[in-house]
Amino acid sequence: MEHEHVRNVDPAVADALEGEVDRQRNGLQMIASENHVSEAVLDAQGSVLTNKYAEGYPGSRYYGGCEYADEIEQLAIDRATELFGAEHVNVQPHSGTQANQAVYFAMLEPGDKILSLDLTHGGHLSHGHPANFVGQLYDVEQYEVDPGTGYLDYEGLADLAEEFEPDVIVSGYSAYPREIDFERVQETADEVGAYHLADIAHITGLVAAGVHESPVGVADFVTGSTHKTIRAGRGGIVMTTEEFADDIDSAVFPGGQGGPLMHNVAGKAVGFKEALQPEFEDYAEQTVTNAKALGERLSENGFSLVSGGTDNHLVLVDLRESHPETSGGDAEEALEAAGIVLNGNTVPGETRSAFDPSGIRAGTPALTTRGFDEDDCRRVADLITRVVDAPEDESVIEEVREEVRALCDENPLYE
Ligand code: DSN
Repeated sequence: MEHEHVRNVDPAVADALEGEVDRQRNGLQMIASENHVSEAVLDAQGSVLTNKYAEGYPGSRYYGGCEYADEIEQLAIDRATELFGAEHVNVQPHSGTQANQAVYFAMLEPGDKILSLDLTHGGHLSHGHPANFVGQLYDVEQYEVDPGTGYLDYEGLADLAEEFEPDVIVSGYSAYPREIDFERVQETADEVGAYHLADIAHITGLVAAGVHESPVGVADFVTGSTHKTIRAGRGGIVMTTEEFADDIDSAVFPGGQGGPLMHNVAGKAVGFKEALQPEFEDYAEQTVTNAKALGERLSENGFSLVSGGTDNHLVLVDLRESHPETSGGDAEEALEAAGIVLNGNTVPGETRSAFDPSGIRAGTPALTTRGFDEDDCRRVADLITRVVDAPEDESVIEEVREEVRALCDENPLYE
């Protein structure tokens, strides 16, 4: 990756871009929400569509010159429809948060009620955290996972819903390692007369591949990110039924956004085409197999996993018992020095803070993209263990860095 045009104009940015390519190539990218998109997706995202304004929707724009924008957006819509089986798809949200915003804006008035999972139990800022617009505009109540098992407490959610009488119940999470029973949440939503928003940002690829139960056809609204497990162009998506199609389209544009980022929409179209190929199902299955192998080996090595393991692409490690002197932030920093990039993460029953939490979250989508299998992931678990057992030992960090480098060389990226 030469970035030769950038280099001619701006060597400082070219150097940083090359640094980033090297960082991704030579390190283990284990932030559960990240992935490595294909060169085809990169190409589409770096295209001349960045120049184009295309407010409106295919066939009905507020600007001229949209024939190719129309073609590409329609391809993205058709492919997403085929992947997920939704009645209506909007591919314009700039991000998963913007997708959620569109649903709230379409269906709620300020002050209406949202019931969602607490951030420290695996929820997301855009589900109602007080620091986010959602927590400030709406009346938010939050449910939690079962403190004993780390699994979602569907009965607790139903009891809370009966008491709180929400207008929207949000399911779908950012740091929840278990299968989500969307139908069970829908039953509760039906009982209390609430809409159900299933935010599958993290598991969009697993759902598309049939590796995780789909909320499409169950929940009223399904939102997602398009660059995480599904590995398409960066951004968001909203899926709904014909009944709410116009409400959602108006809430995305002009309700919450101006011109769509057509270069990203092109990246979505290309990535969705890739996700329709049979190999994508193998990728999604291997991502889960890898996360299970990673989690099992971490457990064998003495770590405590929230819920005891995983059904999806991520594991959430609670360090408090096994490493009481090491915070998630300490572990994140030491691991990054060794070339293993993940994030410190809050855990259910958090006793530290969001800035220096008690856990770490690790995902396998990006490793799986570069060809890691379960043996590799067990090796990675052993490397994580060595670093977190001795986060201040420079020689351990140096040795692990070498082994990370070897693993990366065995599984090259962006050759
Ligand atoms: N920032 C993403 C994550 O890491 O889960 C969610 O938006």
